[in-house]
Amino acid sequence: MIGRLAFASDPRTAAQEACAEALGGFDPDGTIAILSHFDADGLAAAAVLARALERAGRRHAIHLTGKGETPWDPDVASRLSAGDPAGLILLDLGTRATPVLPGCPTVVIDHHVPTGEPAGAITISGNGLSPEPTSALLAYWAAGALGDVDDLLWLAAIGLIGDMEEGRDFPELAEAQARWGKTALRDAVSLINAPRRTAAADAGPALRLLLSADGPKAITKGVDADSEALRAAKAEVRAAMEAGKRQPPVVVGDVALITLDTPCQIHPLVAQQWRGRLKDKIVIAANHGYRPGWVHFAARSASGRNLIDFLAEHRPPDADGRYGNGHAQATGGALTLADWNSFVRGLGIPQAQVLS
Ligand SMILES: [Mn+2]
Repeated sequence: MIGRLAFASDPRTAAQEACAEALGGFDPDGTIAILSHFDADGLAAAAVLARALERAGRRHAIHLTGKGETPWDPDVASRLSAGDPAGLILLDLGTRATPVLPGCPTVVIDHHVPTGEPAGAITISGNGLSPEPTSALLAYWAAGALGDVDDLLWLAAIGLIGDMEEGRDFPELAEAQARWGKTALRDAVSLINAPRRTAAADAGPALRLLLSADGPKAITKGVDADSEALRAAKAEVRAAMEAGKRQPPVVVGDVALITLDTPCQIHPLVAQQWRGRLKDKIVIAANHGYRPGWVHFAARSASGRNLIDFLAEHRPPDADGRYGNGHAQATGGALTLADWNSFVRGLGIPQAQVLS
């Protein structure tokens, strides 16, 4: 287990103390770089911390990982370094031993299964806690180190609902639903998650709304350009899903494989849909149209099988850090065509090989 929350008697206080300690190690006059995942949980986590830093008079710049990117890619490191950050906050991006910006004081806020302890960083991980807080709720707890963030509680709820696991019955969620409306929060999450699934994958409009809105209704009822962009994105993704839903699975042994060819990131949604219908199978939805030269895939199972272990057993020799991270019941990865083809041959599904 990584970080101190799992051992703390009160994870809320522990997260706040860890954040205070991390911020104390950043030059107060420097710019803090925030790098977050572009799903609702990551974006909401970034918005909570950015808004709390803003109020506390601390300079910050938000960066997002783009389509197919991980924080450990050289391109991401150079974008971050260009701003000469005094500190780095990593949100909802996984927890690995490798530093993202070596030498830069770093705090990791995350809830995925860690693959290592980042040396020299302060890690605020929800992994191992029950129920498991998502990154936005952890960020909300951590942001308490900067002042009163009570009015930003709805952003924590956006992240909790966005990651949509059962049993996340936090008092914060119930309170946010009572104050801002259950339906408004759910509808806002669906809109916020849409742009990153489109072919362009630009989460900018979603982030801007989370940085400025006073609640979910400002997003669901918004008539500004950013709100309209979210609705257009939702329509684009819905059309891609209509086609994706019609793809039949190929079932071989324990595995049900659905192959997709779309620039939209719908493979996790398709896998999630089939998971409920093929309860004893490992469902893999694979998309070779998402990014040229790569197959991106999502793996889900309702069988209780540990999918991170399953993927580790079938790991192609050249797979990198994009493969097999996440959660035991919700994982996936990205493989080059050659690695994908070796992966499906190993599963006994050679007909799923993708020719370049
Ligand atoms: Mn998350």
